[in-house]
Amino acid sequence: MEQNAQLLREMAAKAGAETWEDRKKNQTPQCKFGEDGICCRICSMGPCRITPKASKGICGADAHAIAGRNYVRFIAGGTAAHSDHGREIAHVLHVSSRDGNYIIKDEQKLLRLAKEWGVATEDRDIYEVAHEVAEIGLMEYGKPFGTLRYLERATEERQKLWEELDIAPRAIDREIATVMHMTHMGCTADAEALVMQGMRTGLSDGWGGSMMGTEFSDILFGTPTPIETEADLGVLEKDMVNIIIHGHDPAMSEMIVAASNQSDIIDYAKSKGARGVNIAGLCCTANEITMRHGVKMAGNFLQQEGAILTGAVELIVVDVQCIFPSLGPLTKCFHTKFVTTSDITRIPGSEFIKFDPITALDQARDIVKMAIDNYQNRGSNICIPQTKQKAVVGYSCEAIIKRLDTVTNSHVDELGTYKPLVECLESGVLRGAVGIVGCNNPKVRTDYSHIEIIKELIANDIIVVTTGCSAQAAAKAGLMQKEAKELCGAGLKRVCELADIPPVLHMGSCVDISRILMLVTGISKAWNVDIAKLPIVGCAPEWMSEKAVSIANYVVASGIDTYLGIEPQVKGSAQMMELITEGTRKMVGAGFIINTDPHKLVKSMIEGIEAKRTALGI
Ligand code: SF4
Ligand code: MSK
Repeated sequence: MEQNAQLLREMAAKAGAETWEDRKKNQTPQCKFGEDGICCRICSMGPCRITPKASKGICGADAHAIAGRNYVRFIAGGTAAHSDHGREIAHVLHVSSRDGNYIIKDEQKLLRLAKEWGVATEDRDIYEVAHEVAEIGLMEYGKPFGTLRYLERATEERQKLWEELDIAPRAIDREIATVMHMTHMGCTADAEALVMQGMRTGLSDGWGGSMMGTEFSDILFGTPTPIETEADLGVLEKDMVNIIIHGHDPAMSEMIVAASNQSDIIDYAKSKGARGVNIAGLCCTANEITMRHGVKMAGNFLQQEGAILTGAVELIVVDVQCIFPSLGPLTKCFHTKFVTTSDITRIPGSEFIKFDPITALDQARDIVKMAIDNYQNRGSNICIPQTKQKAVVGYSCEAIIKRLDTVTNSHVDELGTYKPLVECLESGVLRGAVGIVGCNNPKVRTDYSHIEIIKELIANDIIVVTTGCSAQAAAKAGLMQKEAKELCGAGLKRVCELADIPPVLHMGSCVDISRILMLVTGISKAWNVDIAKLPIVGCAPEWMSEKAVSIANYVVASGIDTYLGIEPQVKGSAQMMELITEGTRKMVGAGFIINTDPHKLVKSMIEGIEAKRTALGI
């Protein structure tokens, strides 16, 4: 890893390119007021900062109000991003058609959702059903009355608790607007009220927009099943046209993959002297596409510049979120073309081709051809690190429970049952389960915390499910190979052998944390134990984005303790620190446990899981 980073640093120096490592140095030391969350820029009487001499802003807002408002605005940003992703996919579903670019790949999932939402299905064309389901989904963003439909999937205890606490989310956009209104100058200054609204907003992401993103993507592009792939920069090919897909929304990249497999496109690439077209992904677009097609993963968040620095990428095409603006100037140092496709992510130095779901395949063909035409412009100085690892990915909820059913040979119905998983946990064959998610962050050594924590967990018979950039860190470290069972304790090793799974299961992209919610909910219902009491926790060791804070809030509000390796920016308020670690525990039975040392963090995680087992008497 470090060797590759050094090679790429040398490439950057030769090309005169700047990287995030250079900019990180220039940003050090970072602003303490920002880090502690006690700088307020909400009105133009400010900015106001809390200091030993000034305990209040000009309006009288104290550190708790300021840190709380900043924190909840972070959540609103994350919820907006995830949920808008879900909305975009709903629009694609709404224009799906039998002879169009987007067809229905998982009819059964669509029919189940139609039934759940009271949409008539008998004697109706499947596309008519799809359009009605999509419209109902879109209404979830702005409906004037009631709470979100997906909440009814939660356990009865959780639904009741959310009602009692008045944090059951209403329309998704309304929760985001409520945050912006509450935090406007002269509105809420009470930290606890802000934390409560933070949970409600987060819930509208996890049990709203993200869940819709996952479900509608499965309906359109297929529900993932286990599939083999490879991960790390070594997946780039020296003698092929390399195209990187990056971002989160799979709609355009599905078409890029389809276009790259068309025979005339392959012939065109060969006519230009290449062996073919190689698609590789970054961040969550990679996760979406690898889960359904086995497309290789070039890497995660902090590898996006590294991919370009290889000098071997003809074109990078991006959709939304987690895309460095630095890709504009960086691609100019090489022959790489940079294409943006969404109004949401406009970046100087890129060529903008606005995604259109009706003509997306033609657009994708044009983009792939642009990359092929650019192959001849590749310089002689290329450096593709030779590191890559095999991985098995594609563990949707459905795939996991079907596989685990085989462990106890219990009856397998059409969708499988959670019983075997419960039995493994109850008997102690598996001590617990952890969902490890989230980003990379230059504040810590890239991927180190993800990998160290995962290794320690599986050695202690704790099964790991992952999404996002954490999943890619695990894949690059070889932890998603079935052979990784050798790193496990005896119980988990046995489960891996019987179910023929790796000990670390790739569940998808950031929005797919909604899959983890459904998995834990299924276990809770089958076991008849509230989620907060289960030996199951969440962890985001290297998180960085607003989306991560939104996720952490819906995970906690759903009753799952969440272990963070990066401190939330509220340290300047003792009340906020207390609220997010202990306060929420009194309300929803879970909270944050924060430690920047990954070894101490995983130790406390294992202790937390064992304490829950003891409390359950198992
Ligand atoms: Fe300062 Fe209050 Fe305005 Fe914030 S809202 S900038 S604390 S005066
Ligand atoms: S891509 S949000 S860096 S996980 Fe989902 Fe990775 Fe974090 Fe983006």
